[in-house]
Amino acid sequence: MILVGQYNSPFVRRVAVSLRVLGFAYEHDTRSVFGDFDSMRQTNPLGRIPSLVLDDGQVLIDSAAILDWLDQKVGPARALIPPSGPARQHALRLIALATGVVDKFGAAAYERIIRPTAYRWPEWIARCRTQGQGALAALAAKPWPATAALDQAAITTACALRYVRLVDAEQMPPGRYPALDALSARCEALAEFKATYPADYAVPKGE
Ligand SMILES: N[C@@H](CCC(=O)N[C@@H](CS)C(=O)NCC(=O)O)C(=O)O
Repeated sequence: MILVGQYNSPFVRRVAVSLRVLGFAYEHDTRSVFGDFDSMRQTNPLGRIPSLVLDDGQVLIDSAAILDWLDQKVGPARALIPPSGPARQHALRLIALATGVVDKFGAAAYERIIRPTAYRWPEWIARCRTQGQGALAALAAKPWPATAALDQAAITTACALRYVRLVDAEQMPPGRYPALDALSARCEALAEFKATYPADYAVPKGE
């Protein structure tokens, strides 16, 4: 199978880490969602990443749908999200907070970095950051025990934390959320995270 999208997207990265944790081999298509827009729209009509091209040619789009497919494939005993009950609801809440962190700091980053300077809207940036901070604080209030098995809530949260530090580092200085610093350090030390480490944020810069 082929994973489409660069690892500086935390949505791509959480799929890549999950593929590796679950033992799936994949090729990596590193076309840019910005630079290769027309070509990307041939893969996903939305022109977004990630997509996962299966061996039979079927194309899965949206990281949540891809992760659901992976969990179905490995079965409930190995799935990264609990299959049912309160444990599933708890995991889905944490994942919603973590993807919300990406959505909100991502929206602020698009406004701050990609949008031409003359059109930037400071109040909107502040609002997005407030929402992102709310989700970070809620995630930081959870225990994240070091002994817990790696699951999708931890994977998605760790990918979101690296993304915040990539696009808006001042929003998460070391020490503000010690529990999240510890989770991030633990995850980034794993082979699956090292192999997908996003070193930079390659997007068009607004003038
Ligand atoms: N809900 C989607 C969100 C994916 C998403 O926002 N991808 C971003 C990269 S982080 C993207 O493709 N942005 C380009 C665009 O939307 O134009 C998912 O989970 O896959």
